[in-house]
Formats: sequence, C-alpha cells, structure tokens
Amino acid sequence: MINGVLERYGEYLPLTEKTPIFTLGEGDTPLVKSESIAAEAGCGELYFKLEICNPTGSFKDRGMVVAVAKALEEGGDTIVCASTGNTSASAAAYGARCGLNTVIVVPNKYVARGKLAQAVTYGARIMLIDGGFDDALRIVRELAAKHPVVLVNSLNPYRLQGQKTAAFEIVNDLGTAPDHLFIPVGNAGNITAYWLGFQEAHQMEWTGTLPKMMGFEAEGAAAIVKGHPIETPNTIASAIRVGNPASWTKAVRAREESGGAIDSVTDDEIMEAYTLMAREEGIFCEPASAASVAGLLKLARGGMRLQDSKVVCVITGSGLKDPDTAVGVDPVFREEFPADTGAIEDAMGLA
Ligand code: AN7
Repeated sequence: MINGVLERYGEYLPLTEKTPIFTLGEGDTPLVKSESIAAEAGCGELYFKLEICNPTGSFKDRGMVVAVAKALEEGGDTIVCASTGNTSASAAAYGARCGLNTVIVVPNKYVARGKLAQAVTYGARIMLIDGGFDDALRIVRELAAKHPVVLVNSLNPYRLQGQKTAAFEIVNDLGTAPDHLFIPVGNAGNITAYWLGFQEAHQMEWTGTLPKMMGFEAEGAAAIVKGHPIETPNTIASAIRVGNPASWTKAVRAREESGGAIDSVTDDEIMEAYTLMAREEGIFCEPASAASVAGLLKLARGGMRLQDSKVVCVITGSGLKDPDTAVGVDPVFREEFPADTGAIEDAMGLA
C-alpha cells in the first residue's frame, strides 16, 4: 500500500485534525543510479530522482495533494491555477478526486498535448488564453484576490510544503544529502521547495550536510540568469517557458545560502540531454526535465570536477506528456514494410 504524501509526511506538514487525508499514490518515487551519464559527466555517483513516477507524471502531485487537502479543510469548492501544463494536469486530477470545480488558465499555444489531454479527461474547465504563462498567472492572482476561489499555483504555500518531501526522500535514500542537486527552473517554486526540505532535514539531523543547489533555466527564458524579466520567453521546454518567475527571490536565496548556481542551457543542449536520457539511461523525460541533465553536462564539460561528488538530477516530468517533441526526434531506424518476415530479415541483415 502506498501511503501518500499526507499520511507519510503529515507530521512535517501544516495539517490539522480537520485536514482530510487521501492520496492518488503520489510521492515515494525512485532514486535510480546512472551509469552512462555518470561516466560522461565524470561524477563519483549520479542519481535520477524520478518524479515522473507520480500519478499524473510530474512532481506537481506532491504539492497539489497538500494544497487541495487544505482547500477542502477551509471549505473551498473551486480551485484555479495558471499553468504551463503540469500544474493544470495535477490540479485537474486532485480536483476530480475530491469533487472540486477545477478551472485552469493556460497559454493557448504552448501547452504540451499530453498535459492538455490529461486536463480534458479529468474534466477541468479549460480557459485557453491568447498569452503566455506570465499572463495566465496574473489573471488567476486577480481572480483569487477578488473571488472565493483557491489559487493552487506554487504561490500557495501548501504547494511548496508538499514538494519539499522529495528532498526528504533523497536524504532518506542516500543516508545523507547529495553534494549537488541539479534541477530545472521555471517559476522557481521547486528549487525553493527542495531547499526548504534539505534545510529541514538538516535541522532534524537526518543529514549533516546540505547540497549546493544547481538550478537551470532555458536560455530563451532565463530571467534569473539575465537579471531581468523576459518579455517573450521562448524554449522547446514549454514547461519552463516562464518570463518572470514568481519565486525568483527565494530561488536566488537558495542559490546563495547553498553556495550553488543558477545558469541556463540552450534548446540544443536540452534536446541532447533528452535523447541521451532515453537512449543511454532508458528514461523518457520531458524536455524541461532534461534541463537538469543538460546543466550537469554543460558544467562537467566546462571543467567542473565532480569525481568526488554525489549528484542528484531531478527528473520532473514524463516524456509521454509531450508527444509532439518526441516524434520530432530523429529515429535510429524507421521504415515501412509489407507484413512479411523476409522483408524485415533483409532490412536487419539476417538474410
Ligand atoms: C516538468 O505546470 O510551472 O521552477 O505550470 O512542469 O517550480 O516552476 C511547471 C514547471 C520543471 C519547473 N519541470 O518548476 C506548470 C509549471 C517540469 C515542469 C518545472 C515545471 P518550477
């Protein structure tokens, strides 16, 4: 039986005796050891935290279950969020499970097809806007300020509380914090949540050390790296196509307090890491998730010495969510045949 985030971590979360406890099976995700990319990056040890194993295929579920439980506790009947896709899929799932009205406000053009398919099927009300994520976030903030609807973006502090539990699991699995944590950065909530989780784990003496937090934005949406909001962000990694991250200052604090870095990777670097993950490691992640691996490879190739380091890359979302990007990858071999064994034997050189 999977306990879920609320039951397993309840004592570390801001729950009360009135908070409903339920789960879709979120949390408790695998930490998988790398061979190939570890060697390529010269890492002593490299692990992937597979957040793609959450019920809607992304890390958002850890935080959503807490945000939705608190919304129910507080008597809410409608949840709203802006999203580049994964938050909306998660909100739609937990909203459906709990009988809430779920309203998602998303960019018309830039949400990966699998994520929209999830929201449609879970039965959310889908508001497609002629704008980007930053516009969508402004709209839902205004809605939540004026009306009795619960905002479930990561501005909702319960989201970050739930997401911090992934750091607890890493510490538990390794017996200590890693030396470096590589993580994609979009709206900057997750890097903030992990830093909170590692700090709490340190205070509770589950680990004597803390990781350096290594965040990676996409180059076309690298507001934090460039030091100013990006008017028209653009990247193939649509999940992190954010021009003005809501948790900007908290992410900078995580970088400074941990002695880490926030840097950017190009779409080419993202796509290289995306295919390497699939072809060398057998892990199908979405492009935004590959930004963490691309960042690791970029720094390793730039001369960063990691041979004595324990490194974790957070793999935030599933490759199945973005089939259009996946089918655009050059196949190793792909050809059409008659339904005939001989033709395939010929093509395989087995004749
Ligand atoms: C796969 O769903 O912002 O830095 O609206 O889906 O906490 O924003 C998603 C973000 C990384 C970045 N990887 O996390 C949304 C949304 C994946 C993501 C991020 C997202 P944050």
